[in-house]
Amino acid sequence: MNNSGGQKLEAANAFAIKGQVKSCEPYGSGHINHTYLLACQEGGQEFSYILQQMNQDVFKDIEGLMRNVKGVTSFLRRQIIENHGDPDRETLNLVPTKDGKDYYRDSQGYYWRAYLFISQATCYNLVEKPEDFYQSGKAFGRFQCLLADFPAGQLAETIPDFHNTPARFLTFQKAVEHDVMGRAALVQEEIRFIQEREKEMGLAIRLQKQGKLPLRVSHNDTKLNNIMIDDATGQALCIIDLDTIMPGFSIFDYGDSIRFGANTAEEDEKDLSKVSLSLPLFEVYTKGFLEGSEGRLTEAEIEMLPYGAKMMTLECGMRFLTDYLEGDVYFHVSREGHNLDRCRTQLALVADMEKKWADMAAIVKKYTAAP
Ligand code: ADP
Ligand code: GN1
Ligand code: MG
Repeated sequence: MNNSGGQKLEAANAFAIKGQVKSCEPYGSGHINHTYLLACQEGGQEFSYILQQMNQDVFKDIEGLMRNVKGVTSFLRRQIIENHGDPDRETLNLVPTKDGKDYYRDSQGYYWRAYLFISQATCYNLVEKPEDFYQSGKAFGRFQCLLADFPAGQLAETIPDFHNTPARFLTFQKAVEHDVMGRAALVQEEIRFIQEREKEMGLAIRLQKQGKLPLRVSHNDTKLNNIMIDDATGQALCIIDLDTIMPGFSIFDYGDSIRFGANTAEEDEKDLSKVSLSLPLFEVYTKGFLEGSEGRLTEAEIEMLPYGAKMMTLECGMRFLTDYLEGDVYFHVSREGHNLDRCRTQLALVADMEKKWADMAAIVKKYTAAP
């Protein structure tokens, strides 16, 4: 998946960018795609773009994925214009190739896309101000509303069973059994922690089958660094990383945000004493999410929000451990044991949520009680 300078430049020049390429450097801290900041210049003016080589090991149907991105961003663009917003900053905007396509396949068969670069806005890896987290809750809640009328049937399932936690558990069990790297003996405690919670994993899917939990168009990867906060206004500006938009559960969109943003430590912190669920952050996000969703969530969905938070954290810990056992083949890693460190923060966070369960439920209730 690594690119020689030549491939990046071949890709950059395939898009209808303005000016001459000045630089194209790795950018951001995503775990999946290869992202570059592409800087161009023409007559003293600078133009910036995000150039991404899409991860085709993870996404098997790039054409379907790009149809989803195009469909959703065009839909959002129309709504932003109707609301007198700034459509170049409040949604991602694909830059077409010189021959009018949404993506480019390079001479080695790799797939690329380009977006307008959104400047003067930041993606945070840790909540610096509670207000930012509140803003992100509001934006993801609103995102549910904005997409409520999107024709979900048009969406490709870019990663089948993405948040099917019981299916993820089966994959995890196989990784433990095959133990291809000989690492399972080192992580017995973590394996047991996950196995002890197997029974809880199927609840959302069971409730959906019983008609008690609606399937919605959801983002499915709502961590804090997938939302851009406007540097000038401090408001959530744009939701990014639309690769996993598919039918899913609102409680998992909510839960993935809590997993990442209400953790008092970063996702890959080695010192587990720093990991805990911040109840004040849990509270501001809950308030924002419920306000943003403007009464569209059902009672069952609201009641299940703490479960969504716990399940996304447990599932993510299980995915990191699966990848550690399989030899770090899915998530980008930048040090030895990186996936294991990530797994441990997630499991420590699950344990802390279990201790704070009653408080979590009380907070959700507080923001849903009739005024
Ligand atoms: P991944 O799937 O690997 O997480 P993302 O699409 O989230 O990839 O992009 C990685 C990072 O690149 C983001 O966290 C953000 O910092 C930056 N980024 C992505 N798109 C844009 C954009 N249009 N403008 C500015 N920064 C962006
Ligand atoms: C990946 O793409 P990125 O870095 O925003 C992953 C998420 C995980 C997350 C953990 C497509 O998100 O599901 O929750 O890492 N995305 C995919 O940080 O697998
Ligand atoms: Mg991302």
